[in-house]
Amino acid sequence: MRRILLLGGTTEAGAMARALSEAGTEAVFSYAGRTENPVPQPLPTRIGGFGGIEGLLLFLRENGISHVIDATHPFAEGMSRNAIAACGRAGVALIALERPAWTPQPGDRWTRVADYAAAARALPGDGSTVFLAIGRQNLAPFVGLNHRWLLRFAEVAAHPLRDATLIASRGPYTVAGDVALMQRHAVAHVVAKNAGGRAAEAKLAAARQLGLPVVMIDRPALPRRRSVATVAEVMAWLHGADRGV
Ligand code: 3Y8
Ligand code: NAP
Repeated sequence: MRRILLLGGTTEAGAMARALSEAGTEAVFSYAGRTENPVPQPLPTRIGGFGGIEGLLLFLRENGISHVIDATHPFAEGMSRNAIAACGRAGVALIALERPAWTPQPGDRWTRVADYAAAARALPGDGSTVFLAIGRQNLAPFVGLNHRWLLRFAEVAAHPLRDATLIASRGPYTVAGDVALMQRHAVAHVVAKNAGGRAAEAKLAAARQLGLPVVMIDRPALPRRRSVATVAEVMAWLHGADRGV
């Protein structure tokens, strides 16, 4: 009997939830509870952390979970590491639904960096306006730099930066919308996380159109795990897993 835990928080997780719901599969959707009113899902939904690896292990056992689908954002490193550890110890099947990383297109002016601190060091400190489109959890490295900031969070929230304009918008975003936003604020640089997917790539196309440099933060490295890029591949895996292959 399959009982699935779907670790969500991305557009693809929403598509995965719809496929599982339509297939009548026994599944529960999980949000971390980072936002006040997350997009509702067509599956029974739990909200909040599990309590580390031990808490997730307990959840798997108490709920008879047979399969975990990790459809979290590629920068949700802690959740993905915990899922690998807990599923390994519990002998529960795990698959990641992971969209491919963005790659530079002709006309792009990317500087790839390994992390947030390197992204801060890559900025010129010339008083220009930077579109810091990386959310609100990792802004510390940018405090004190000589820039004006354009911030975009999922929801209005406090942040440590002075001289900043905050846009609260859940996405998905459009190229025209991001071009207008960057022109309105005279943006000179864009900082982005390599989220992949379609919902947040508008800012990259907008930067390309405006000829703006982009500081692109690479994804954190994760331990090896089974990973596919489409909902169909996850459904095939679930079906195949039934035959014990
Ligand atoms: C709580 C669920 C959907 C899913 C929408 C996707 C697209 C918009 C791209 C920019 C980049 C950013 C941010 C972003 C994207 C989608 C997707 C995606 C980036 C929601 C959501 C939750 C979150 C958490 C939130 C973080 C923040 C990051 C904003 C819902 C809307 C910047 C990541 O404490 C916090 O405020 C944390 C906020 C983690 C990163 C950060 O560090 O601030 N996402 N985003 C999920 C949960 O509780 O489990 O509220 O409905 C989901 C989405 N975020 O169904 O339409 O599929 O990736 N989200 C980044 O990529 O840099 C915006 O502005 O261009
Ligand atoms: P994270 O740093 O990887 O995880 C920190 C802790 O948050 C985890 O150890 C876990 O707490 C809890 N957690 C994370 N995702 C969870 C989920 N789906 N269900 C239940 N608990 C979860 O997480 P994050 O980067 O802050 O991301 C949080 C959520 O936002 C995820 O759903 C992710 O998909 C979504 N999101 C993140 C980003 C991003 O840029 N990071 C972008 C878009 C969407 P316990 O240890 O207590 O279990």
